[in-house]
Amino acid sequence: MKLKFVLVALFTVMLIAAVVTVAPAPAQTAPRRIEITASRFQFTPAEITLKKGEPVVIVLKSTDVTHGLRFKDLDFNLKANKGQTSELPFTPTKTGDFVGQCSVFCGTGHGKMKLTLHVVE
Ligand SMILES: [Cu+2]
Repeated sequence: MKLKFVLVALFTVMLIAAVVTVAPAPAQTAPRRIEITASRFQFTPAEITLKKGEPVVIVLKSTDVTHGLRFKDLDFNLKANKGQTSELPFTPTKTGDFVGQCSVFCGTGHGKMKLTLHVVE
């Protein structure tokens, strides 16, 4: 009777130890952060290159008024409020050159505020 108890106790301890020891799934490497600064009337950098299928986080920082970055062809639109930073995960699914535009009217040069995105294989 006592032996049985000891065995059960031992088994329980081993089970707990096993559960505790199992390493958590290896942390996935965090997606690359692509930092873009928006100010009247330009994006810096004005050109970025991404790899098709590689998840990234687009980080848009506004240094003055509210701006947005929109790629019509890619269903992507990210707005950064005045003086603030916002971010959006993005994984390009097709290769090519895409022109993004400021999506929030920000003044006389708004129409010229563009960013070229190259998506490569
Ligand atoms: Cu604008």
